[in-house]
Amino acid sequence: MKTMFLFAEVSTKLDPTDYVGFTFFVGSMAMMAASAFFFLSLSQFDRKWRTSILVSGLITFIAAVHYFYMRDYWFANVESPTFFRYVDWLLTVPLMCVEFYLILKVAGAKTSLMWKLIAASVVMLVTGYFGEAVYMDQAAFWGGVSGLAYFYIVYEIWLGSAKKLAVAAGGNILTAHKILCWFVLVGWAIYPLGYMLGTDGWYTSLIGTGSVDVVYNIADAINKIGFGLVIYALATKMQVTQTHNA
Ligand SMILES: *C/C=C(C)/C=C/C=C(C)/C=C/C1=C(C)CCCC1(C)C
Repeated sequence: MKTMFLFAEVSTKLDPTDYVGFTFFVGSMAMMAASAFFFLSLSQFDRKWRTSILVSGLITFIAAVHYFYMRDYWFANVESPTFFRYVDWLLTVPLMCVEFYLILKVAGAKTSLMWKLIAASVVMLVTGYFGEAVYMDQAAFWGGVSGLAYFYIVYEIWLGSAKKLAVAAGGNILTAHKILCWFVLVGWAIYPLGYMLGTDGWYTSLIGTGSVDVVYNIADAINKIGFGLVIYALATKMQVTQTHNA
């Protein structure tokens, strides 16, 4: 009886025109499904690639759990779950940096590359959080600092030492590295766009508040699941080449 009552209570809060809530709901299911896919595929890969696939699964799984929280938060408060959003990113974006390192390890990537990327991503996210949730009247300043850290990551993978390692590795790894670079340049660029749309007084009069979450939710689905699938495709290809060469 208690459960039925709870269901009734929750469902009265589901508004059919709540598109933001809808994207939170679909987002949580997509992240969950992607995690199941990555985790269940683990056994088909040899040890060398298993870590990369495991990390892909962890990224979508951590996101799935945060989406459950964010979805509830949105339905209860009709307000952006900025805190959960940034905790999610703070855990998953560094893991994406780990993925770059993992696939370049064959070419001799050092952990220092991984830590450089992780440090830049933490600066990017912490300063972004300041601008979005703490010092909202200085959104331009903190957004700018965050943007610099973002461009550093873009530089490092497109032109810096990560690029050199990818070229040295060549073949499928170079191809996968290039696709991941495009994810960071184009897919990640959606986030600062969302940030600008969400900052009070910039464009909120045009599109209203809350739409920032639609932008972030779509970007998360593209970046987290897409990124993982690129790694999955790479691992599959590498395994096929290995079997052929054996
Ligand atoms: C899975 C989550 C991902 C890939 C999140 C990525 C987030 C960003 C690239 C955020 C970048 C930002 C800026 C470059 C400036 C404005 C503030 C941020 C944090 C939205």
